[in-house]
Amino acid sequence: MNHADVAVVLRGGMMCSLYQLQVLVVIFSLLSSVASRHCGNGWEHKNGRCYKFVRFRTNFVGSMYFCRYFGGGLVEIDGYNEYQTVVSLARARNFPDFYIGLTDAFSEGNWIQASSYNFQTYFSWSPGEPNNHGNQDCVQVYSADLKMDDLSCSEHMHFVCEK
Ligand SMILES: [Ca+2]
Ligand SMILES: [Ca+2]
Repeated sequence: MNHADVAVVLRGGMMCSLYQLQVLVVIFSLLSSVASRHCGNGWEHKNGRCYKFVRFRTNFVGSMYFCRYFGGGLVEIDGYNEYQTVVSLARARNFPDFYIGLTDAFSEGNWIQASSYNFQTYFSWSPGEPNNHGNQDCVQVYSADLKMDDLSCSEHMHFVCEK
């Protein structure tokens, strides 16, 4: 093998690895574009829904506003399965206590979903909750036991959006 042959082999090897790199880049960009096409950046796709775990605090109305601003709504729990999905995502990222879209502000003890106004049929209250202590009309999920608690709608909490 002379020097020219070595140069060709080296160049061939380099081209090959560059080509492999380009293939990887294309695959990754395809994968990420599929993910973002479905949910968008900062959203997580799970069981056919998109969730966004927002890491700043605001009151209940603020959380509804920001979820709308982000292109979704404050998360509404449509049943056991969705609750398990949301709390497992929360647990996986050590998410603090957070608002969900559930309120009895319109009629004490009658819990409705905050954006759709559907009556809530699934609950996973923490022991002793809801207690409406001092008039609590909004709902958080405790990070400690991943159960629901009614709290004042003026509390500033993290929150989860859905779309
Ligand atoms: Ca209440
Ligand atoms: Ca309470």
